[in-house]
Order: sequence, then structure tokens, then C-alpha cells
Amino acid sequence: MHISFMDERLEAIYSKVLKNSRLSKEDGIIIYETHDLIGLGRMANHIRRSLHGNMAFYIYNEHLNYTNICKNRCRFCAYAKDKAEDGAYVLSLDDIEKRLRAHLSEPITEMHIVGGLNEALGFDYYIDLLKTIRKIRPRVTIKAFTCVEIDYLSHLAGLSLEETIARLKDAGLDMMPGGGAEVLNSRIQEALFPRKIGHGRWIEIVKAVHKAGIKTNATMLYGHIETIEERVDHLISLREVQDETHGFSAFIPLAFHSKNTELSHLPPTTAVDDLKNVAAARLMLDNFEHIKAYWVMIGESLAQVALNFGADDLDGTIIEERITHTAGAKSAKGLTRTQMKDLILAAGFQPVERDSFYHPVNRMES
Ligand code: V47
Ligand code: SF4
Repeated sequence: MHISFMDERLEAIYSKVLKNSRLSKEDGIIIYETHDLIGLGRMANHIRRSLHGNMAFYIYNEHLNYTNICKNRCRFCAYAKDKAEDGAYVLSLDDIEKRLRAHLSEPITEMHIVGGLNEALGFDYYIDLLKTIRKIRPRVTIKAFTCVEIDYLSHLAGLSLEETIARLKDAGLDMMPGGGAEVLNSRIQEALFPRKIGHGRWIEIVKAVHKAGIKTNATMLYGHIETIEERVDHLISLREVQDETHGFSAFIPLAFHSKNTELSHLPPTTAVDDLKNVAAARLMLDNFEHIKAYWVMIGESLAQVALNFGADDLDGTIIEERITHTAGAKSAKGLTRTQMKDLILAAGFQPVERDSFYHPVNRMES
């Protein structure tokens, strides 16, 4: 397909794209610097369509955040609280059972579970949490815990990484979400999340998880203090891990929301930057099959547009999102399956309900 570019630096990048050649760090920097958003979108769309044609995926899922008490207190996080603070909570196993039973009429295929690092909870809580979900929802995929929680749990249980992962897997863990990496960079870690694991440990854990046969997603939190070069380095680090393990399923760019955080002076991300992050991911992450436009963070309307900028997945119904809404997200807290389908259809794509592993879900509609 011929594309006429406004920014002629994109010509050389496009000829690499057409030859399926890997893009360099310098290419990545141009991708973020360029003002030729349409040219960028068309290149990313070319790859997106060659992988997935006109299909756009979504999942019928539910989020569960078991506690917001967290000892890390990352500066960008509006969700975490100290245990004595107003609004701090922890869901007991009974609470979780009740909540799951209350939603049993929703035929979800995935539970997405993450929470803070709450020192009041023992390792058994995590094992019993997985077992409770497995008991009530025997067929859903349990996608739970980030590498940050895995690191914490291995210290809490006094077990090696491998043993910790094996115990969680035995209790029902099927897959892991992509959070916790933020930007893999020590300058940003020191400034924004000094108590949380950094680049080296995150990569060590994700490799161990992949080696145990558990797929994960990957993310990048953008729109705070990171530079373009740091974004590109982050994408290249993920690409290198994927070359080695092939354990990543999807990449999700996460747009920073500053309300109620220590960084509340920062403006929201722009639509241009949101689309660039989707396109950059599609172009740089040549060994990732899926790029998600997470509608919660960029809003339903821009997520539709992102389907033409490299994204092939809008994530899911969620039912009740808490983390980004505490930080001021204006999107809905959850969407119905019909709303997800309608968003995709209105953008000119064919909606495909998928399970956690991108197998199509065929439902007998009544
Ligand atoms: O790790 C925290 C980010 C992540 C804020 O894998 C914030 O399918 C924006 O990882 N503004 C959790 N972002 C969310 C996440 C995720 C979401 C949806 C799907 C998947 C998946 C993963 O949210 C955290 C952190 O990077 N975050 N605070 C904030 N104020
Ligand atoms: Fe805790 Fe995660 Fe929030 Fe950091 S981002 S304070 S680790 S809940």
C-alpha cells in the first residue's frame, strides 16, 4: 500500500515495515517526535490489518481489587491508602465470595484481580483468594497479580520465585495482567516509585513467570515525567524479553491520570499522544500479537479511533473499575457486551468476543 507522508523521515521507517524489518531505537524516537499523526496511523494500521484483518477483540471480564492498602505509595497512584486512612479497605474472603455470587448472572470468561501490598494479609490469603474464585467460577480464567505482587509474595512466603509461582498456579492462577512495570527506568523509579521493584527485578520476575508457562501482558504508564527516549527504551526492553520467552500476550499503553495523586499539577494526556503511544507500540513491538486500546484510560471514543492506529483489542466489560477512576477517569466504570460490540461496529470493525487467550467465544444468544 502506498502512503504519502507529510514527514519524509517516515518513508525509511515504512520501507522497513514493508520488509518486516525490525525498527531501531532511532526509528522509535522519530515515531514519537513526528507530527505526521496520519502517516504514523496508516503505517501502524498496515501492520494491524495484516495481523488481524478487520477483527477487533473484546472480552467479557470483571475486575476485582481485593485491597487498596499498599505499603509502596507510588507517587502516581491515587488508589492506594494507608491502613488508618479514610476509605482504606480490604475484602475478606467472605466479602469476595458474596461479590462474586452477586455477579453470577454475568457470564464472564475472565476475572482480573490486582491489589495493594497490604501487610495485614498472609500468603494463605492469596492462595485462598484464588481457590475461592475457582470454587465459585470454575471455568473463568483467573488473571491475577502483577510482578510487584509476585515479588512481595515470594518474600512474604519465604519461598523462591519459582516455588511462589508454582503455589499460585496450583491454587488457580492462569495468567497475569501487565501492570507494575510503569516505565522500566531507574531515574523514573527513584522519582515516582522508589519503594516498588525496578527494571531488573521486574524483568527477572516476568521471565520466571513465562518460564513457568504463565502468559502475561505488558504495559507502559506514560504521560508523567518520562522522556521519549525512556519510552522507546521501555518498548525495546519488552521486545527483548519477548524474543527470549514469547510469554507476552498483549501490550497496553496506560495513560496517566493525575487527579488525587502527588502529581496532580500534571495535565491529562492528549488525544495525539494517546494515539501515538498505540501506534508506537504496534510499530516497535513486532513480536507482540496484540495491542490494546484500554477504553477506561483513553475513553470510549478515542479507543474506537485507536483501532485505526494499531490497536486490535478494546479490553473488556470490567463491570466496576476503581484504579483509574480514583485518579479522575471520566470514562464509564464498566460497559455491557452490547456497548462494546456497538463501539467496535461503529468504528467499522468486526467485533470478536475472545477469551483470555484470544480464542473466539461463541455464545448461544437467547
Ligand atoms: O500498574 C496506577 C497504572 C496499572 C494510575 O493486563 C495508573 O490486561 C493511570 O495494569 N493513572 C494497573 N494509570 C492497570 C493495569 C491493566 C489495566 C487493564 C488491563 C490490563 C491487562 C492491565 O495502572 C498500574 C499502574 O501502571 N496506574 N495509577 C494513574 N493514576
Ligand atoms: Fe501500591 Fe500499585 Fe498503587 Fe504503587 S501503583 S501504590 S504498588 S497499588
